[in-house]
Order: sequence, then C-alpha cells, then structure tokens
Amino acid sequence: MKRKKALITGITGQDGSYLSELLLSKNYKVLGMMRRSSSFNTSRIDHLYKKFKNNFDTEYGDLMDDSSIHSIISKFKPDEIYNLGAQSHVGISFKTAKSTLTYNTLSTFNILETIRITNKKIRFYQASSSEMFGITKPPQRENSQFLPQSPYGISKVGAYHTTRYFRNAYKLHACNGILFNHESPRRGLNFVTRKITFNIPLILKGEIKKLKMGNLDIKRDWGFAGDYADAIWKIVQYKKADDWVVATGENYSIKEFLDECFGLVGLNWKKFIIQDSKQYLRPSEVPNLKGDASKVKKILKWKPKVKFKSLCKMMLESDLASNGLDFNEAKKLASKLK
Ligand code: NAP
Ligand code: F7E
Repeated sequence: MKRKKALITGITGQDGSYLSELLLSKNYKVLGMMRRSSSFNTSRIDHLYKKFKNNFDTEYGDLMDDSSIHSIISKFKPDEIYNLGAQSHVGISFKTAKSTLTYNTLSTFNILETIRITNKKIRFYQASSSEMFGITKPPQRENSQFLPQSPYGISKVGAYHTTRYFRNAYKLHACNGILFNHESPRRGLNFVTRKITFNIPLILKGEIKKLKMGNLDIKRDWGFAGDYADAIWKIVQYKKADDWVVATGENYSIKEFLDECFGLVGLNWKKFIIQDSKQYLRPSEVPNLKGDASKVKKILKWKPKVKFKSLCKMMLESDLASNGLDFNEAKKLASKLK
C-alpha cells in the first residue's frame, strides 16, 4: 500500500510532537513546517529526526507567506495537512491581539487557498478550540453558540468558519477538531497545569517560596494530549469532512488541580500560591468549559484513556524526575516545609 504523507504545521509544539509520533507509528512520512527562531526550538521533536531518519523531517516556512506554503505543498505532495501552528496562548493574545487575530485566521485561509489551487484531494485538519465557546454554558457541543472572550477565541472562530467555507464552497475535505484543553509533560510552561507541576519541585527544593497565579475558580475540561492526537487522526480519516468536539466530559477548577498535585507530595497549596491580579487576571474570562464529546465517541469510536488524576500524576512525576526526584523523595522534602 502507498505510504501516506502528512504535512504538520506547528510541529515544534506539544500537539505537533504527539501527532508526529502517532503518524510515524502508522507508517506515514511526516514533514513539519516550522518557523525560524533565533535559538533552537525543536526539543519536543529532536528524538524523531534520528529514529525516523527516512520518514521524518522539517522544513522552514511561514504561514503568512503563501509562496512558502505553495512551495512546500508542491514539493512534498501531502495527502493530509494538519494545521496546528498558531499563537496558542489566550492570556498573551490580549497583549498581541492584532497579530494573534491576523496570524491564526489568515494562516488557515492561506493553506486552504493553496489546497484549492494545487490539489483539492488533500485532506485538511484545523485545530479549532473550546475557547470559541467562551461564555456559553456547559456542556458545550458541536452546535453550541460561539461567544469568544479573547482575541485568541475570536481568531479561532475566524479559522473555524474559513474551514467550513472551503468545505462548503469548494468541496474540500476540510475538518474542524474543536478540542478542549489537553495537557502533557510537554505542555508549554506558561499554561496553568504545567506551570503548577513545573514549579512544585522548585518549591520542594526551596528554590522558590511563592508562586503567583490568576483566577483559581475557573473550570476546565482537561485531557491528555496523546489521547487527543488519536482523535485528530480519526477525524481526518473519516469519510465525510465535519466538525467534532473532543473532550473528556469532566471538568475541574484550578483549585482542584492544585489540590491534587500538591496533595500527591503531601503539601497544602494554600501556603505557596498567591494571587497576582495585575499580571495574571485576564480582561475577560471563559469561566466554565466542559465538553460533550458524544459525537466523536459514537461515530469515530474515540474515548479518552487518561483521566484527571492520572494526568496530574503523569505531569508531576515527569517534572519531579527532571529534578532528580521521585514521589517518596518529594514527600521527604515536603515534610521539611510543613
Ligand atoms: P503550542 O505548544 O503552543 O504549539 C504551537 C505551535 O505553533 C508551535 O509549533 C509554534 O512554533 C507554532 N507557532 C506559534 N506562533 C506562531 C507564529 N506566529 N508563526 C508560526 N508558528 C507559530 O500549542 P499546542 O498546545 O500544541 O496546540 C496546537 C494547536 O491546537 C494550536 O493551534 C492551538 O491553538 C490549538 N489548540 C490547542 C489546545 C490545547 O489545549 N493544547 C486546545 C484547542 C486547540 P514555535 O515552537 O516556534 O513557537
Ligand atoms: O489557562 C487560569 C486562566 O493558559 C487556563 C490553550 O491551549 O486551552 C488553552 O487555553 C485557565 C484560564 O489555558 C493562571 O485564566 C489562573 O482561565 O492553561 P491556560 P486556556 O486559556 O484555557 C484552550 C482550549 C486553547 O485552545 C488554548 O490554545 O487558568 N489561570 N492562573 C491561569 N492561566 C495561566 N496560564 N497562568 C496562571 O498563572
């Protein structure tokens, strides 16, 4: 059988790395498009260059530069394109509103327009987000109203509709995966879950005394990024291009995430967390996200394997290990802080 080829934008990010691993395990040839940066930013995918020498590579490109997209697509001739590249931080999008709006929306248009011109058979995946639902009450599902609360959320609504437009007007196989928050040991350090698990070992070692955070009453539906890569692939394989909510269906507050992670090493987070409204409170918030993933479960037979407690443990265990600690050693250090 012909080996499938996938082009992934945002390959250097959390999801890019898990999706690459999944596709390579399925015998795909994978090319990642990445932007130039002044220092190397391939730590999440470095292990793949060696292990999959003949099937994995990256190419410099820019999603604002149509000619670079055109050139990569014409040369590589992908069967599938996964568009994961985006300014993905909601908090930062308030500070870089115009570039987030422009980049996240137009990048999607640029790829789809290139697909339309070069090869309409290429299947396309757009990384849409639960952030699009904004203040719509949970459970949020495919037909729930979009009421975004941030430049990021608005940019993703723009990209979502751009994807639908190319599907409807030009019959492209263009899909939206509306993914709720998904985390992992590879999550960026400035997202709330990883910020917590990354800093607990530093608190234990006495390197920091207090951690500044924002609103702790917010609720999120957190899944594991590895499980979500599987959903992304299934969405693209399905015979009909469509829009899909991917979520665990359970949600927890930031306080509950803190309870669980600090609890795993025997600490009470209230001694170590302080609220810094100026730095971390967002001008407008998305208070309560909980997805209804019935459609993806029923039709694509996808379901999350990793639940909340295992996710907390997995992330904390990995950050402890990076500091040369296991849970027993962490508990011993914790007893000295009580
Ligand atoms: P991530 O770790 O922040 O990775 C984002 C990727 O996009 C990185 O490869 C990054 O490159 C690239 N990128 C960012 N800004 C860019 C720009 N201006 N120009 C070119 N490339 C840029 O995000 P992720 O968690 O893997 O998420 C993947 C996609 O899913 C994103 O589109 C995100 O918005 C969306 N999403 C994520 C979640 C979630 O919970 N993780 C949920 C729903 C949707 P650098 O390495 O060079 O920065
Ligand atoms: O914030 C609150 C913060 O930055 C979660 C992205 O992957 O998921 C992600 O967006 C909540 C927010 O993720 C801190 O105000 C409190 O309410 O981890 P986050 P996010 O904004 O939900 C969606 C689905 C995406 O699509 C995005 O790409 O936690 N919060 N204190 C804090 N958040 C951060 N970052 N840091 C704090 O100190």
